Amino acid sequence: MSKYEVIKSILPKVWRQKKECGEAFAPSNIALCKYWGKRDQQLNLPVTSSLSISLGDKGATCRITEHNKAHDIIYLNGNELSNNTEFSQKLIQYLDLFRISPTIHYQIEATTNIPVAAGLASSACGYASVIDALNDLYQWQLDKTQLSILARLGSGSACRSLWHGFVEWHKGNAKDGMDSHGIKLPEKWPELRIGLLIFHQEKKSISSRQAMATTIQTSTLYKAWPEKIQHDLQIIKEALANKDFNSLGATAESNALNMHATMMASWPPIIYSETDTLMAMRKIWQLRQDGLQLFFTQDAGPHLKLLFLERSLKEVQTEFPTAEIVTPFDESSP
Ligand code: 2P0
Repeated sequence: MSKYEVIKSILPKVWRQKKECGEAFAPSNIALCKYWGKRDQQLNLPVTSSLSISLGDKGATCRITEHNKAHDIIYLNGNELSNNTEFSQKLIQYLDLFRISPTIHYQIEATTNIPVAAGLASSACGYASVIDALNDLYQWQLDKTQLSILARLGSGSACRSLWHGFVEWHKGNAKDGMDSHGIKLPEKWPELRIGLLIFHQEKKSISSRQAMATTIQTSTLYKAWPEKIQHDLQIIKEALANKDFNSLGATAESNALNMHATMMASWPPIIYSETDTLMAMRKIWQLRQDGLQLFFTQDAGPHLKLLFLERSLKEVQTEFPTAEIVTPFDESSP
């Protein structure tokens, strides 16, 4: 099934522009149990389910308007981008899926308060905010499950960025992916904190899309991954229900390390970690041995995300003064 057929089955039969401008915010999300590998590259259908926490007010805002110029105009954080960049090309191809006529073009103003393409899930909040802004522009009145399916067509992890809090992406089984979308979990954990330990702002060495494909094709360890996910998902859900932070942190950390070990066993090898990453890991393990409840997770980049509870805040800030602290359950999040 093609992306067009999926979209046709979700959008209203007849629609036209209803507003001058569509606008939406979507939070970034960090997976505690990772998505790594697709069973369908076209529709971004995953091999396994995954589970994330959204980052409160850290994410992307998208404003979208129609215009009659000959091409799309894309602004990222106030700067107009060339339409030849990888970022613009991917976004334009996504917008192509929704144009009523080829003469319609868009102006997109995307603003993010997280580094772009540095393994901080900027494409997740980016595509979730774009589809939600289109929903606002055309007043489709789609529900979040439908928006989640459409966001996935832009970037897999975007389907988890339609909600705040904990979100599970059910992998689904259907060929058309209509059962593969995010589902908000009811648990709240106001004491939970995430520290963004960003070592630099450089673009990642290999896109996660390419890295996933290479891992599936060549890593001899990949066959163990679905079983690991099934196990970790269950433990994490129990940890959320029982507010068992040690279990949550240990499982999330182990899940991330397994994902990186699996990709390191690919050929050519994929290693996102840098010297700073390994030094920070060792420091975290030492602090934990000394009694601090501190864990980490790592995505497709060298940076770490620290996982801890509010009561450890002072100590974490002393040990990692550059870490940006996120309060995922901040009531003031948009
Ligand atoms: C995740 N990552 O669960 C995993 C963990 C990175 C490491 O989802 O090809 O940008 O657009 O579906 O969603 C990053 O991959 O990839 C990602 P596509 P995506 O958050």
